[in-house]
Amino acid sequence: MAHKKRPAHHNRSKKTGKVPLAPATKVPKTPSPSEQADGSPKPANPKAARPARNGDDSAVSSLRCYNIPDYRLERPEFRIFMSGEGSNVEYRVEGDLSAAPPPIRESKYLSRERCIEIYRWMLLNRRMEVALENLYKQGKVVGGVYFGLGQEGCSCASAYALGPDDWLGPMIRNQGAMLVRGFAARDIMRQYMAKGDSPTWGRDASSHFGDWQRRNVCAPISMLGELIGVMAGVCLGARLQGKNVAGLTYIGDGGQSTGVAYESLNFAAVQKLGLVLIVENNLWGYSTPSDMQFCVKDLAERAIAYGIPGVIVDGTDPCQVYDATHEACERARRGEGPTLIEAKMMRMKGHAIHDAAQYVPAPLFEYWRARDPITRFENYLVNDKRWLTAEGNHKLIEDVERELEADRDAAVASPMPDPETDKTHQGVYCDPSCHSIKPKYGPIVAKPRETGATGSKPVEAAVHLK
Ligand SMILES: Cc1ncc(C[n+]2csc(CCOP(=O)(O)OP(=O)(O)O)c2C)c(N)n1
Ligand SMILES: [Mg+2]
Repeated sequence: MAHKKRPAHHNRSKKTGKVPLAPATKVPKTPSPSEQADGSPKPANPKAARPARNGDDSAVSSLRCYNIPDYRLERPEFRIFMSGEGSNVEYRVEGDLSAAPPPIRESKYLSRERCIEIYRWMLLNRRMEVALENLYKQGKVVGGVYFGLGQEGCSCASAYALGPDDWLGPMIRNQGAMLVRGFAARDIMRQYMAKGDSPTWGRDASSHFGDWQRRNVCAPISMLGELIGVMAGVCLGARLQGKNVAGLTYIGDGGQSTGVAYESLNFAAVQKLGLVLIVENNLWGYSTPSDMQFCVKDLAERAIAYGIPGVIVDGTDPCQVYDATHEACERARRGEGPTLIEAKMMRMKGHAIHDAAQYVPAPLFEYWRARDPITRFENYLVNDKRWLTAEGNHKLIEDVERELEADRDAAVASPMPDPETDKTHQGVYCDPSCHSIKPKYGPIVAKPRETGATGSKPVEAAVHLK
């Protein structure tokens, strides 16, 4: 089988098995025999002088190495290949899929209570999506339904790392993040059923809603990659009001290939904005496997090109996701700029409810089913840490189910929108009386930053604009 070669910069400690979480920094190079301790060339010794292989060793002595911390406790080695032609095209997976699933990695930050809270959100996320699937089959959902099955740990634990002043920009699979940020399951179900009391009063039938007033949530944007620039703008807006906030958003392995994704990330990097970009590498973009989407081994490596930290986590491990997001948010709040986190996992259903995902090789589903984030986190809490008793766990699951059923019933009972309001397009377009957006954190303090690229630019920009 063809393995991708592991880059030399994976630097797990042999002793602890742990990888320090550090930015994608330049690693100081051990001086070569031709250098002094400060890196400058040693005075020439004519006797020892030997021609370099290509006649010039300056390229070798200026080699730079970068670090991409990798939190994972296992690094699966398999690839997806396409075979056949025309209508007989099929994918096959090659590699070792026999390994036992890894344990959950102990969090550096999460307490028992907070782990249990995240677990509860993950359960609610999954049960709500099961309820949505059933509502769809009953013909109550208007439009499609998108699932984050297998990705609940990533959605919930990342949003859980946000502080009250931070912002969330969820995408279609991040319904768990919406729950954590304060939307009730009934809001999301009403939205899917286009009910009159849904967050968009029945004007949109899937996930295009946010809350800029109370929950600091930017609505998803369907054009993949566009939300990244908007979230960078949110961070810039807060900065102009004297506050550095974290702006967490997500992009898939497919969506990250768009130009705007990296244009926006570069803007955030140059401006040192607190963007936290989670690349949800779930191995598929519609029916295209990520092995046919890009050639780098790890998407986190792309951070190097933008001069920002890149981190890899197991997206099915909520502790890893939380720790990496927490550290990225702290960095954002210190005004140190964006972080790219690649969360590796698997989309365990089709693109949306209409897609049976028959193109996905069955062994791949089996492999990732054994890495189910909820089952593994449950096992961690109940059996490894003994933070939850079997009865406590049972009660928690029952509570979630009860809450969910009440929410589903309320959402089903909600009225459809009043057709009269639709005739006048109320609530469709924004008008001057609709709302005015006021500074949230304080008056605008648009003074130029002291360091970095924006330091001397305002004057220049003013000249250009004349
Ligand atoms: C700019 C743009 N191109 C294409 C699409 C159509 N589209 C919607 S979802 C999708 C696949 C996205 O895959 P990925 O980014 O991996 O996210 P996932 O669905 O796996 O979460 C595509 C191509 C789009 N919405 N926007
Ligand atoms: Mg994908």
